[in-house]
Amino acid sequence: MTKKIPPESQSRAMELHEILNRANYQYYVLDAPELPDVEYDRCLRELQGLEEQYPQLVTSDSPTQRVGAEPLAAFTQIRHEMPMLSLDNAFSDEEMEDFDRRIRERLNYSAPVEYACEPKLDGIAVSLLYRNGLLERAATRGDGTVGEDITQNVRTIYSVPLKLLAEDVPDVLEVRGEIYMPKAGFEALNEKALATGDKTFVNPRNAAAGSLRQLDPRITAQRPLELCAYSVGVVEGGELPEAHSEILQQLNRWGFRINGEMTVAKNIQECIEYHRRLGEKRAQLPYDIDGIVFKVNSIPLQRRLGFVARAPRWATAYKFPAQEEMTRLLDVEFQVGRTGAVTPVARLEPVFVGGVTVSNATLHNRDEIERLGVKIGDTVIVRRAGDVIPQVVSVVESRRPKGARDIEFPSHCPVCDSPVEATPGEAVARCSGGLICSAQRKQAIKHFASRKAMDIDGLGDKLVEQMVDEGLLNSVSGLYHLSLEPLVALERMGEKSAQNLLDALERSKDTTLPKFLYALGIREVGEATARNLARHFGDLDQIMQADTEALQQVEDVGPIVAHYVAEFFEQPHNLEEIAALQQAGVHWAAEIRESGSEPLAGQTWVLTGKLETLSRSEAKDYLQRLGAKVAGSVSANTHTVVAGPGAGSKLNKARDLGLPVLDEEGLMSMLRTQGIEI
Ligand code: 9MJ
Repeated sequence: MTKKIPPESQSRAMELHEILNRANYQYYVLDAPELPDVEYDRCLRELQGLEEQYPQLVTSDSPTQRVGAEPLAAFTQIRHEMPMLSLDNAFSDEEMEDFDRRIRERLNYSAPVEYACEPKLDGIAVSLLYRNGLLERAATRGDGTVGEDITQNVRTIYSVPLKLLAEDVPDVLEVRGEIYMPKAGFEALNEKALATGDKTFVNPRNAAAGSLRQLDPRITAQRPLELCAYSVGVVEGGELPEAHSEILQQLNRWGFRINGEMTVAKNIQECIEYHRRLGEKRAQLPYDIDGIVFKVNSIPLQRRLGFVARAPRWATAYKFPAQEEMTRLLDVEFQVGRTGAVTPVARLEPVFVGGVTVSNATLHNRDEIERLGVKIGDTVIVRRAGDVIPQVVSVVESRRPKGARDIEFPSHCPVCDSPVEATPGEAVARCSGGLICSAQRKQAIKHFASRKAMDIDGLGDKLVEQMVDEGLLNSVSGLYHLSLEPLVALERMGEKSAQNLLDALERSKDTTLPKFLYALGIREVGEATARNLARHFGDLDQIMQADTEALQQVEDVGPIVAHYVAEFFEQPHNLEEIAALQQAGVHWAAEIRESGSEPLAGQTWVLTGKLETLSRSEAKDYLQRLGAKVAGSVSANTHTVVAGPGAGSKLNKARDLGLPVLDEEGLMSMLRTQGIEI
């Protein structure tokens, strides 16, 4: 016998449904959470408690039902009542103009046609069926006619409403959309897989597909999937607006995430412009897109246009250049970096991918080669997304030629022939030649000259290589002994650029201790560590004399970094270089040592949104000068958040946590009070 539910428990359970569903909607659909996490957890636990006591309260739309049901033996097939269409493609502005011309001819229109524009998400197309507002069934697109029942998996996705949010919903509503994995979630998932030795995914789309194809919904529940709605299928017992863009707004009110980049273009030229703009933004979007979908916005016009074969006449997908392509691995060469790291680089048959021709890609290290199981001669898939260096993501094993060769890792440095050493616990192997190795020397000089280090204008990578190769330059201190004549004698170097370089070198002598420390290229000493070291010790001599114990007193310096720093200053040739640099005139002003003069010491600040008067790096610099740490994400440890226009989830989180929030004006006034002149 089940216990009878007291009316107050029944109504409290319904109230908790309402609170939790609304909180999910605000968090996962609107990106604007209101309820603090702790309160959400309290409500969820209370509902779970009630459901344990009265199991009859567990309904299919209960917010507790997102954790994943029992595994299935197999997916069942589902026939779509209304076929799920595919889209025609366009690949150029001309093809877009043709698309528009065909539409206007068919409609007998001379006036422009309005189009809804939406990014084409690269995920898995799905159909979600709601009956009386409750999610009844979810299916993959499959071949457009028959798909697979993935209801139990889809229920675990928080941006899929289990129950529609308003009362005015049609009796039957089929919502169509794309399930995808945001880039950040994909990267985190792969990082976890690497750490645990599990299989990694090639790209976010495969990860989304693999996650949905799980027979065990509890696994899907662990995966960072999202749903974006983009159209409707079957509608019975209800009315929808007569414009596609308004249907999407209605879906949003019913609880679905829609794409925030969606807009309406007045004519085809605006569509082409939108495609160009989103193409520039593509790499910065938090999800992968492979093009833009343009749909005639008027539903009556869509009806008049109808379909050809399996695609609507009223829509097209204007594709971006593919981010993945197939090519052949011709050879593998090994490059030596600043710290001696020996990196395998794939030489590829040139291939057009991500908008450029790619002939090299990184293979990272020996572990990566093993993980990929790649051999020379293999057909591989290369990915180039945005400005990221091209990667070999997988091997097409079925195309492996007979003569495919194993990749042999060198035992000696390809540049200086010193032994290559593997460090236990590290994936990278290193050339042990140090500054004997011209490859390491070149990289060390490039790093020394770089903008965040000594900032030597006009000293590019090519020039450094040329000077080292021609014997003009052997070390960083050698830079300050360069003279006009041999420089002018270099290929492609005129007198004017040679003089400019000498002037830039002269200017670079006036630096700061943090920049100088960073420029030395000590392993694991990035800008922030260099700054902390300078601030803690106040001058270079103190740092050079510090033992590992003293070094570990510095913020963010642990035993490994302390070891590298101490080791660096134990090497006679490094000490000679530093002396030579100072002799040549490199100097810096004394640092203000960490003391009571740092009013924000121990505080962590976060900058978000747009700053209008200060640049973000200026603001960061000022805060750091006052002793604050500047972090990228908001947590309970954050002291203050500075929010400019356009601030989003970080600001919301700050509010949830009840943190102090300043606008730019407030920041500037605080800085002025602390004696910073702006
Ligand atoms: C994607 N993948 O983002 C459609 N799509 O419309 C959008 N796909 C589509 N619309 C009709 N935004 C068929 C497919």
